[in-house]
Amino acid sequence: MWSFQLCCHLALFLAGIILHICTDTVKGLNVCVSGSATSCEECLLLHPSCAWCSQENFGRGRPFMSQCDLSQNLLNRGCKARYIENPRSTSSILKNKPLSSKGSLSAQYDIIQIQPQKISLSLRPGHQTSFEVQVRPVEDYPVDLYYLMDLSLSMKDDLDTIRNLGTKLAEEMKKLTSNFRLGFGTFVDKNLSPFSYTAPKYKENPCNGYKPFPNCVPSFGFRNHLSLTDKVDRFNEEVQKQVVSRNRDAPEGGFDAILQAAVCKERIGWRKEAYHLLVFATDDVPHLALDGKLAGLVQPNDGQCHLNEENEYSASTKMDYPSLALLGEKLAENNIFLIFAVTKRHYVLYKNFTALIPGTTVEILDQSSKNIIQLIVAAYNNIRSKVELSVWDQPEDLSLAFTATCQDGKPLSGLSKCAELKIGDTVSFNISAAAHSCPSPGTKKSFTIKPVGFKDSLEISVDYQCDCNCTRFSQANSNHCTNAGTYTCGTCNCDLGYHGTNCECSEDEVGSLNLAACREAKGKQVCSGRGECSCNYCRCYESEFGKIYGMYCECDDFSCARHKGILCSVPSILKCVLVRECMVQKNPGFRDCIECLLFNTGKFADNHTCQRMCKDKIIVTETLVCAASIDAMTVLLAVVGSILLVGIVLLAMWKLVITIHDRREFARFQSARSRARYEMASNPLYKHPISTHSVETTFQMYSKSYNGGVH
Ligand SMILES: *[C@@H]1O[C@H](CO)[C@@H](O)[C@H](O)[C@H]1NC(C)=O
Ligand SMILES: *[C@@H]1O[C@H](CO)[C@@H](O)[C@H](O)[C@H]1NC(C)=O
Ligand SMILES: *[C@@H]1O[C@H](CO)[C@@H](O)[C@H](O)[C@H]1NC(C)=O
Ligand SMILES: *[C@@H]1O[C@H](CO)[C@@H](O)[C@H](O)[C@H]1NC(C)=O
Ligand SMILES: [Ca+2]
Repeated sequence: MWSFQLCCHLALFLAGIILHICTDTVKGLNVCVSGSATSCEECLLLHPSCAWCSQENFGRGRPFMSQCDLSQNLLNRGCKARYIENPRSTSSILKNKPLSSKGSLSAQYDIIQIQPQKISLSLRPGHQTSFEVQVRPVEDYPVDLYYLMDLSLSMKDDLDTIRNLGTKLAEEMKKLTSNFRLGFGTFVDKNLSPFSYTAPKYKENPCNGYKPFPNCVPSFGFRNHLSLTDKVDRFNEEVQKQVVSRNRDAPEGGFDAILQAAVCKERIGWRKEAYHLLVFATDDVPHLALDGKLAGLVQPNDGQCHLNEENEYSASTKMDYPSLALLGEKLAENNIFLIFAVTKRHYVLYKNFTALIPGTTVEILDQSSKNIIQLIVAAYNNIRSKVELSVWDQPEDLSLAFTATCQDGKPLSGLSKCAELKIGDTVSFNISAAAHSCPSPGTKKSFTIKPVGFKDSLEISVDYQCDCNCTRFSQANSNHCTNAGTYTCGTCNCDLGYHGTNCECSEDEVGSLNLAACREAKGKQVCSGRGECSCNYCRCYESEFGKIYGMYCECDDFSCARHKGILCSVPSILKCVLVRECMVQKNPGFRDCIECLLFNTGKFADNHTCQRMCKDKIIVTETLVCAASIDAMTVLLAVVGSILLVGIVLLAMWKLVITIHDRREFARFQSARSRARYEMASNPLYKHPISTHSVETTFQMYSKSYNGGVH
């Protein structure tokens, strides 16, 4: 009977612990409170949902109550709404001109393809805001097309094919735009060994002695023959004049030429209000950055325009080839769509380049450029049917998420582009922005969002909501802070040498002595490491698990489990709670002290005199004997006893089972043995030593045939 009762207690005890854990995790405090922020700014940084109450005296009682909490909790705890600091991220539109629908017909400089044009974001770190951007590629937008051609020897037949390209291309492009300009440039390679022939006999004519084609021009980096013009016949004239060149290695210096064509915007004549198409026709692979080292060119490409009076790339033999990254950057900066028109053999390589350089496409060029017009028209249509947003100068601590809504009206999250558009379709992008950190106060940043290849862009300026409004009303030497500190956002920042909630203690008075007043004993942590020593008493922190209290924050209501108010744990933790029960019963005169000291309730707590009134009395409480409650030893013995008992019962059961099992086994063994004895006579392993075989004696001697076969 005794053990049965203990068992029940034990079960209840365990259930209690489990219940305790469950309810506590549900009730757990939020990140704002447990973050123990000491200023409004710190609080705002903890989490976007945290708010700060700057109301005077809010949360300055005992125990320590956080001024940083979810704004709903602050309201519930009595903070007035106007004292709650909780900035939100916002976006506001500063410039919002409507989209244009037609390009060439409207006034030249007012074509708008993105809306809005200017936005300002005000971001609270961690809290995101969103804005919408609409893009509509206008109909009949002007087009600038620059034809950049490889003039190495293998392109001789191509040169013949494009002699009348200008006229034909203009005819085709007229169907697409009423405003078309064409330009023309060529390239070979750097005129340096080992890329080109530099021996004296090749100086004037690198084809010297080359039977199939004995006359050609020396190689060169890049030449601009015809800046962009609407007089397309001039294109034909320039092409007629060209003579191919010859150089030594297979890769050509085309990327030098692309870079120059992109960055020399005045010389090439790119218009601001036009699509910029750069057609790059070649039949070989390009040289890339660092190849120049073969010829001793150690200076990296500077990405600047170096066209001289003769319209020739003058730094060709001074600088290395450009890198893909530089090329991509310069093309994007100048809104240039690059179209690689390359032979089938090198299609894959250039296809790979398009993945690395945004805004480029690749098309297969016939052996002698016969399909060049279809190719250009196809590439142009391909470009026109796409809208892709690119972000420029994105601040590092800012993250952007895009959701595209293309022509079918379905939002596609994570996508910043739309394809297969028809002219005049409008697409919209929902962009959410969130900051991750607070830069130094007053920092403003800005960045740009731009559809690839468009001159239109959206400018976005960003400022940060990291400050609290209440900080502006800080008072130095405030009388809220005993004239010894700055009163800011409802708290006191004490001057050097002062502390306490209201800076009411000065260093001289306090010294090490008063810190000692916050220690339970010498060598122990101040306020048991669970509170802060303010003047000469502990303000205990709030904990996620429950209440921390006591003179030195040494007590709590979660370190031990209870059943019906009876503690079930080791004596040192029993102390606090047992004391409460006993004191109230036996010594009602101390009730107020007990209430205020341990639980911060009652009248002394209300007028903050607890510390003074009850200073000596707590010592008495610790020596009191608790007769009413169960002795800790009994609980311990009960627990140990029941554990032992359960162990013994289990052991006994085990023993019983084993014994029964053994008996059965033994019986089986016995019966098997007796059976074995009985069957010994026919042991299957036993073989009688004598065996008898009978031989057929009447075999026929002559039935054996001659060749040994048996019939
Ligand atoms: C801070 O003050 C500004 C103007 O003084 C006001 O617009 C803004 O709403 C205030 N912010 C908060 C969080 O109270
Ligand atoms: C953008 O998308 C978010 C959800 O991802 C939505 O809350 C917000 O209202 C949208 N903004 C606009 C301007 O459509
Ligand atoms: C192109 O890229 C693919 C995949 O990355 C690679 O397997 C292939 O070798 C590349 N081709 C060339 C010619 O670089
Ligand atoms: C605080 O309140 C208690 C009980 O009402 C009273 O006895 C005590 O004098 C008060 N102390 C002060 C400083 O007002
Ligand atoms: Ca070459």
